[in-house]
Amino acid sequence: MSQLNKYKRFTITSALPYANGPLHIGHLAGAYLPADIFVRYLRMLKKDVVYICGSDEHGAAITIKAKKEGTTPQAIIDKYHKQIKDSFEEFGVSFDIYHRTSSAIHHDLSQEFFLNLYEKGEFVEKFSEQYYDEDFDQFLADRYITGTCPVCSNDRAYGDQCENCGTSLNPTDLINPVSTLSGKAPVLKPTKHWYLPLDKYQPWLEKWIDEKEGEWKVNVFGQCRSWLKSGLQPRSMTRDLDWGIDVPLEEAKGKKLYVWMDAPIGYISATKQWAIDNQKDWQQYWKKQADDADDTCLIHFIGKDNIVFHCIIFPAILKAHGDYVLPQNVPANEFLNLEGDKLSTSRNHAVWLHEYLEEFPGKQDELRYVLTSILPETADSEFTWKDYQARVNNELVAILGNYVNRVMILMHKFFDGKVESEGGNITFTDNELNAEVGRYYDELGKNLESYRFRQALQNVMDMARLGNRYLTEQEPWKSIKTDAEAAKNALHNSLVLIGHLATCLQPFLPRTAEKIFGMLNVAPVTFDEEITFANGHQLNAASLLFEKIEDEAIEKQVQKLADKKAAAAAAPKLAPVIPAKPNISFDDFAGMDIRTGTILTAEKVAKTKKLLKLTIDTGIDQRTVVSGIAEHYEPEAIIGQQVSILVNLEPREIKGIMSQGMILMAENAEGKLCFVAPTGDMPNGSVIR
Ligand code: B3M
Ligand code: ZN
Repeated sequence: MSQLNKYKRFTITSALPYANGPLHIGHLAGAYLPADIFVRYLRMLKKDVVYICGSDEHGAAITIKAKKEGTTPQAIIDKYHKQIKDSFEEFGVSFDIYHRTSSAIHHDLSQEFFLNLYEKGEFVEKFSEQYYDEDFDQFLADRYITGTCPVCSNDRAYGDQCENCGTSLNPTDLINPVSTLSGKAPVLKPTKHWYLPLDKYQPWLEKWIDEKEGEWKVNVFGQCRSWLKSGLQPRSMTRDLDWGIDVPLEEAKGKKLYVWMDAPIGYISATKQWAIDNQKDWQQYWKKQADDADDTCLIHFIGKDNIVFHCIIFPAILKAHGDYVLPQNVPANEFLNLEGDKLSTSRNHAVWLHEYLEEFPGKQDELRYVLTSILPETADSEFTWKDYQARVNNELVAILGNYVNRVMILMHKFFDGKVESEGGNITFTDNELNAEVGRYYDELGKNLESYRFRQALQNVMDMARLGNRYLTEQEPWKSIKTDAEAAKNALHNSLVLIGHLATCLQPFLPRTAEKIFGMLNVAPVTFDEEITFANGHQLNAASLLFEKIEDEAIEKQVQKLADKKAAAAAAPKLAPVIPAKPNISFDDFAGMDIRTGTILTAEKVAKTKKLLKLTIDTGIDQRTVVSGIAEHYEPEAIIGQQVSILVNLEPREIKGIMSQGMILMAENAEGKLCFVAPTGDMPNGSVIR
């Protein structure tokens, strides 16, 4: 068939979901369902295809989630990798492998890529000022900084991207940046990183992308052009993070690869693993095979927020490496909304796949059908439970299910479910029917190959509509009384049509197709095969393909979303907590001499903003302590305040004053301070331990 025929094999990828939360219907509609339909179609054309996915287990998405759940990044990825993998499997996304980027094979390959580029001198090494959280003693990578987007004023933009307007950002572009660790404004500090000079690749990228005009979706092509137009900047491929793949350089100890460097390489490492498991040659699926440059077709299915990474950065990395094929197409989808609002993990405004599978057991195809019907292919679209109900009841039940059921019931009623045809295998005897079905096949192929899955599904449904119309016109339930041959003929034509319907349904509704093949008592066929109903062929019993969705079930779902929304709005914002320090020995602790004391005098230290000079009655003596609390307390207000003081801290000169000891303060993650003092009546000099 057309375009696809020039390729010997296909490498199809779906975006690797971050293993930091469960899947929802927005994910499915973005990168998984369209890819799965496409892959199933390719397999039906008997193409050599590998369908790759896996969990993206690095980056701040993971560490931030770990912090939120009060656990380790490893625990997070183990939990969500399993959950995501299981839901995909039960839903029926037909990956050839669902891998993970925490695997050794992936770490090795990512480091190999980095070193390959490094040794060729592809990186530019730069010291730059990067945001640093002083409380947490750490540099803040992309997602650890939020602030106001300079383009659209969204005040929740991230250091690498504004999810509201899609602009790709650098942390220093943000207005009023805030560290997500301490909630405070970060400071700038110099650090060394390895940059991919995207500016150097700009002319090459422009040429390559220009060739895609008309072939790539307008939204994808348009986004690429606008990035190129604004001029590409070097992008750092390393990060100051403590979770991820080590930068394989001695001088980069403690630094990790940028998650968007390693994640797309995950497609390749997953293919490697699949090849090992299946005795294949992974290189055939990724590298140019000698003279014939066009023999491997690489296609990335993604959501629109990932376009720049798949159309600009990853191709530049592949190009820099040299041996690899480039994506033939990147059919990115727009976003799916839910009940008039953006899908949101943090606000729990989502239909979670694992919950759907539990609450609607056996109804995978119903969800596939509804989502395929509303895929955000060219613009954002919307899922509502009412629409779900309407499509299932008015289309799946009333058109598709009803048609198949009517024919099956009549075949059993009039002919005991037996095909009787002295002339051999039955085929279409109605030319019009034959021609029209042929047209639907053509349309279907064209639409699938142009990533118009909504339209393609309509082609199949139109085939079912045609069947219903034909049956209504023929009225075999009437003709059976006057002209049994005519009734038989009409039902045989209908059986052939149902065979085609089942064939074409396979990429979209695989379970339904299987059920129909089962009722017809035939083996599944591909696009270039035809089902044969020979003389004497016995059909199996009819069973309903779909059942009506009752109002109750829908109301329950709508209520559930409303409850979640209310709960999210009412939930107190969890205060961030400063993480625990490493353990110390008891002796370390016992070595500290902490006493109760009272502030006798307090005054500002000249020419400083933060410091107060205090005199403390420690019970042992009266001494001077310099304390950094001037921004929190007026000196006059704290005279007589009881405090805890570490008395055996080595004396230190601060601004020319000898400070003897340290006042203990409680401090929250936002930097609010308060004194720590005994709650009962305790004389100065009491020991705290
Ligand atoms: N995990 C981002 C996302 O889920 C990222 C995709 C990686 S694809 C290589 O939006
Ligand atoms: Zn913005």
